[in-house]
Amino acid sequence: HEHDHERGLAVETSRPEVMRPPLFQVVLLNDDFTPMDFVVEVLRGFFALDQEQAVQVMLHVHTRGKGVCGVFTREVAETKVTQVNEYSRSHQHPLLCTMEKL
Ligand code: TYC
Repeated sequence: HEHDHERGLAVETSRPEVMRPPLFQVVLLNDDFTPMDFVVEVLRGFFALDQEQAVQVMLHVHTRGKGVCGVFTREVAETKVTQVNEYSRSHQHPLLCTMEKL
């Protein structure tokens, strides 16, 4: 620090404003066919929810039509959506995952 000072560099003297990135909700949609257990496994596997949280979110989606799995920056949200939809299709389930800007 003292060497920085000798070279004329002011260090740790300001707190520049930083921009926060836009956030996106990743949303799961209800359907009549995907098994409840599969949805719970998706919520545990892709969104790191524990069993209780996963069952709560799954039942919310089942009764209300849609529900939030998590909130992420754009690239993370896009990756989750793609991975969940590819995983569901690979298991022949119609489960749909989308994202919404907060
Ligand atoms: N409605 C489905 C059923 O009765 C369960 C389900 C829950 C499906 C959540 C999709 O995102 C979903 N088997």
